Amino acid sequence: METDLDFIPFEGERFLEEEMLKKSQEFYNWADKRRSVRDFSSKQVPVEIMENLIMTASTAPSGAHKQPWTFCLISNKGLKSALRKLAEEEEFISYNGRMSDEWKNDLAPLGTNWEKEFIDIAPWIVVVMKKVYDIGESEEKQTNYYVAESVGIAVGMLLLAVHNVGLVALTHTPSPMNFIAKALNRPINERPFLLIPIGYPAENARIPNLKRKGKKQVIELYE
Ligand code: IYR
Repeated sequence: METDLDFIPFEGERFLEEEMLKKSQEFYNWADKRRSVRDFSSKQVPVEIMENLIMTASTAPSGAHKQPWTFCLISNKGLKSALRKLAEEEEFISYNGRMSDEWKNDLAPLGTNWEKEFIDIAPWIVVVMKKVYDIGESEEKQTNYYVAESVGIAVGMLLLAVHNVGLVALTHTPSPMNFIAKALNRPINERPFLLIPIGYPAENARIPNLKRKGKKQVIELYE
């Protein structure tokens, strides 16, 4: 059937099954080394590297290819401390009342608390904004689809891109996050999704000794 769709040939890579097995195992082993880190070094990371990491995230699939995200890339020290102060104000209230005992017990092994020193220390803070709708040229609202799914996938890709260059990240969720949109002066169609410090790990960085679920716990096979 004739169509006027602007399609181009797909140029994918092909591997022998043997190689696929080896590559998939090696990639998994490498991905399994990624860890959320809370102890950052203040060592600087060039902005060009950060831009590449973010552009990798922005290759993520998205509802109707709307790419409903903005990545605010922040190294400005004044802005970082302002964000830290605001995040800590909310987190203090959360840890001292808003969070249930069950929640605090679940978090106990991670050693988190209301203090968010890493926002000052990490050289970069990426604030991921989700665009709940787009704003057209004549200010009209344009629908975005599966926004949370799309932005979540993009963040997953960002985290692997960070891991790929030997840097570390933390997916931080200060809650509620409304203060971020205000502090960054974001447009009304954007909502904060995650605040992600990115940088080198501190020399003495320590992480909780967590174990990941195995195959049997995460895969239900229907053959
Ligand atoms: N937002 C808080 C609490 C917190 C919640 C979950 I769920 C975590 O996995 C980790 C922390 C904080 O960032 O400390």
